[in-house]
Amino acid sequence: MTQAIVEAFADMLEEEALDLARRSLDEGTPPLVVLEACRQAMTIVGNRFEAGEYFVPELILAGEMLREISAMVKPRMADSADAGGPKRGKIVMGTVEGDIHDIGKDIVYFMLDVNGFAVTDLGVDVPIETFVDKVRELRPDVLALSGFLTLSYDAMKNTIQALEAAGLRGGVKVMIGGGAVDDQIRVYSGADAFGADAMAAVGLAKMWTEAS
Ligand code: B12
Repeated sequence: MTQAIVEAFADMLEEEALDLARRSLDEGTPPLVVLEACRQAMTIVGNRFEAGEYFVPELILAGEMLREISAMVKPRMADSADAGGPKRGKIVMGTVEGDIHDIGKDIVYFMLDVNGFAVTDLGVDVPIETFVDKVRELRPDVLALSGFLTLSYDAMKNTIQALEAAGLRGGVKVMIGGGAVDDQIRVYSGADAFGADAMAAVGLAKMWTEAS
């Protein structure tokens, strides 16, 4: 049934995709498997957008479907933040200045949240000063920066430099990700790590908070 979710989602059949997701969860399909189907569908949607088959309305609908299925999946994750257990650690995140892409960031947020982290999402196009102010105020263990544009690499670098200038860099681990971000961008920006997907983000956050 998960392949059917991928197809319905990618073909913009909203009701069918939501119904299939609900039924497969009810039948015991692991929540992460359903989420992985959404990720595969998002990749297809992205490719169709690039090929000129889909336009902005399809991307917006895809984002909505993802949010709705995430809302179904979340209560079924055993380690959910909704379970009210102690938090593993504090994370501040956002899409960097000049960039409004948030589908990937929202998946990362969701995965960190259901894995028990206290996550503060600052949204998109987050000014450098806002990141600095929030790190000063909340003293998170991790700052997670998302960006999908080439322009975002400088925004990431400038954000990290501003943390340094504010004397806050030593107290927070910084991870970056999104789109074409890779290890070269980690070196360029001065981040501690880059993660290719939401599971990598969870792995890094766990490693850093368990070590401290
Ligand atoms: C959807 C989309 C849009 C939507 C965004 C909707 C939204 N709410 O996010 C809309 C239509 C609004 C849009 C606008 C633009 N876009 Co756009 N967009 C895309 C598209 C098709 C998909 C991106 C996406 O959401 N993928 C789905 C997610 C799930 O992807 P993912 O990478 O697998 O996500 C994982 C990882 O990235 C990782 N991750 C993400 N964040 C983080 C953070 C951390 C810390 C970690 C560890 C991991 C991590 O985890 C995620 C989940 O596993 C891409 C092309 C593509 N195929 O990637 C172009 C693309 C990113 N866009 C592009 C461009 C140019 C633009 C515009 C400038 C277009 C324009 N001329 O107006 C504007 C940008 C405006 C702005 N200021 O930001 C270019 C960027 C090129 C570049 N190198 O700069 C791309 C690559 C398309 C292209 N080939 O030209 N876009």
